[in-house]
Amino acid sequence: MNKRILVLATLVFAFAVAGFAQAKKQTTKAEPVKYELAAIKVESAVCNSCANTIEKALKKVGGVKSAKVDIDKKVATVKYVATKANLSQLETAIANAGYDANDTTRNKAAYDKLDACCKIDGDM
Ligand SMILES: [Cu+2]
Repeated sequence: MNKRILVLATLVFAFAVAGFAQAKKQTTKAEPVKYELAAIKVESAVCNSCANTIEKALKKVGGVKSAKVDIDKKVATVKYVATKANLSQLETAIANAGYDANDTTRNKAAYDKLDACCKIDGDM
């Protein structure tokens, strides 16, 4: 008799815990992700290959959702999770790929490894 009540109580408790866990999960899931949009000047980019290299480098940065380079305007537009990345990280990623990013100067070693067509005149 007592055993049956104990089993029943245990079951009720288990369901309550499961229900609570589920409710907590949904609350976490419902939290909206805040995205930030950055427009970064990439003056030393000259062709589509440059654009690809920069986009690839940006997408490797944690929290980056999308990256697109407009080669005519020489601007990289980046959408990223506000809490996971910041502008200076993005600029550094571009600089480490061999390109100037806003006021961050390109990494010389990375620039030297770029294809000849991606090098701008008046090398530093
Ligand atoms: Cu290029």
